[in-house]
Amino acid sequence: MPPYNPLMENKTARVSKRRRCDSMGTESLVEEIDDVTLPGLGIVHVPVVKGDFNALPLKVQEFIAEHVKLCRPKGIYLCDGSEEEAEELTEKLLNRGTLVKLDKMDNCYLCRTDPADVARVESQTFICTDEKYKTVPHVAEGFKGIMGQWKSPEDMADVLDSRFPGSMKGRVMYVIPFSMGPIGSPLSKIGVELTDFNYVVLSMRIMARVSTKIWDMLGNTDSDFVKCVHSIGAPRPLQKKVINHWPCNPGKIIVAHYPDERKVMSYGSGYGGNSLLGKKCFALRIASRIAKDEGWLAEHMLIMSVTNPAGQEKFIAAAFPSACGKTNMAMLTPSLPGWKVKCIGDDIAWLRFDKDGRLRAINPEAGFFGVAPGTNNKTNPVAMATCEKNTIFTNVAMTEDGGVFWEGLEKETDRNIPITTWRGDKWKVGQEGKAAHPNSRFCCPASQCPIIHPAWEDPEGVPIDAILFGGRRPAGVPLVFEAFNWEHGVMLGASLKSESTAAAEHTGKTIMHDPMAMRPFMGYNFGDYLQHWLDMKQPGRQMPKIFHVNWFRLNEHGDFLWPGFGQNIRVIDWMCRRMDGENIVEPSPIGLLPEEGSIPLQGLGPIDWEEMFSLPKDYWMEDIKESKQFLHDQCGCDLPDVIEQQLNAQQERISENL
Ligand code: OXD
Ligand code: MN
Repeated sequence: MPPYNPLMENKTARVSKRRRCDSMGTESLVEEIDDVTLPGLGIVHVPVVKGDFNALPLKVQEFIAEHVKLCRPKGIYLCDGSEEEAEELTEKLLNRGTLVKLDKMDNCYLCRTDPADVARVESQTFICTDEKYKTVPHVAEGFKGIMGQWKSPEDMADVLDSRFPGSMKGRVMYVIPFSMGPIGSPLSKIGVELTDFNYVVLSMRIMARVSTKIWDMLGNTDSDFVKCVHSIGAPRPLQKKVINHWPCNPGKIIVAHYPDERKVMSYGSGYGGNSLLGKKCFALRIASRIAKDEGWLAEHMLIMSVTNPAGQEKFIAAAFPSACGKTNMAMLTPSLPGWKVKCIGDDIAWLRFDKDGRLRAINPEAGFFGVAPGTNNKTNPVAMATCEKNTIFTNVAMTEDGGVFWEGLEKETDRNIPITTWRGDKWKVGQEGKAAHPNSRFCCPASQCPIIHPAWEDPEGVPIDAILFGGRRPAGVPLVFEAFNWEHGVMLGASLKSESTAAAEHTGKTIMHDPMAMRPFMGYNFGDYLQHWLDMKQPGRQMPKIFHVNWFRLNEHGDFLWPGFGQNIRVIDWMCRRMDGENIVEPSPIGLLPEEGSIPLQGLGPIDWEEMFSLPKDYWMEDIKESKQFLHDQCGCDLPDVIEQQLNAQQERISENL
């Protein structure tokens, strides 16, 4: 028996044709949802401007009707994910000025947002559950928890009640059916997003699989869908001036998640993670809770494969905080001859052990929403090739001939070409200030990545051999080390830290904790999450090795000790040999370090191995003390004993053996 759902009672939904006049007095027939009667909701009349409402599964009709009643759009547009639909919406956005065509490129567009709406807004992102400790751990008194923010459903109801009613007035509500993961894969999940911003429709059809097949899947089974509701909060008539043809309501942004109901409500922002609800909201926050309930993992990880010159392929999943180079690593161009890298995903991995005890991963996304600045033909030629066509750029700068520009492209751009910055100012290479916003993005289909893995859409997922954790650590942390075992690796992930970046609203360069690179994306109690990770280890399962990497260590002059990018293949080579069991390690108090000389350095010029792998005792004494304190403060009694033991053992090793 499906669970009792009051909305399932007494439902009727009919579509009828009505005569309507437009403002010029021209008559036409439009479809209207007629008499959508839901208990306590009354009657709704709204034209269906595209699609067949009656053909939708009833549970979807009810979801739409409930939010039509709440948000009062002027019409309903049922998206089908087709090319024609994309062309129609693109045309509309071009006419309005929200998009600008990039003439030098193939089917590429530029969008400049309201400068007040440029990043994920973590401070306004909440998880709502009846019980607080389902969402957040027992944080120590006097401390602010950073692993997720909780609000009671009652308090959130007040917040939403002052925003959503009438929020889509004068706008069309787009209904987007989508799958996270290949359609039909047992590892995939379905969602439906309602949004009043067609930029979101265009971006969602790149980032997720938007298709009417979803309706059939929902209609034929009792499988459920994640309910995603998004409004930019700019009903017509407008209360304030729209800046850059980017309507939004930055002062009132709220992103609310209901993991128990599998629902997301997002208001006020059109920007990436706040509005493309399949990505961070669904595929990480809601999915991490689904994963906990169902025994798998939803993680902020890239997925890549590497094949050595002997033809042996290995798959790696790697967790790095936002804007730490995940996209660059996922698309790495190996500097060593004979090596091949293939990309499966650059941001999110869903991982599950199969019946043979192999960890398998899918990339739930269908596109890349990559940070543009820093990307160029040296750092990531593959990404450059991937975003040459069918791409929506947001907040990058534009060259006079209709190309794109951002910081990092100076050497590839004619110094004299006039450039328009993301703010619309005239600019030239070499001039002061930044042309692109530091969090400007390219949004392009993964399928056009020249090194996309042939199995990237395999419904079974790819087998994972190793998990990496990493961050920007300018001091103290060696290039690479290996965890002693699974439990030690989970502790290393829990202690992950990194210099802050522009992906969210943080400013300044401080080292921030970002456990498992999931700090902004946790969907439930972080202590339970760590226990869930520990519980993954079970007899009969082949546990992947865990490594910690740091491409960003600086010397005393502030120069990088390691060249990074394509040269990281040398570190991957070492890790692959470890996966094959080669004895090329030296134990240290923090983990297994590479034996001197075991990472191939030929042709690199001078590399200071000693400094790159040095473990300054003061630094590590302080680091472990601080990590312990952090996890105690943040997790309190929810910190698993095994993690506590791992922290103590690490501290003891550092104090006695370093
Ligand atoms: C992203 C992020 O957009 O992590 O991927 O912020
Ligand atoms: Mn990310």
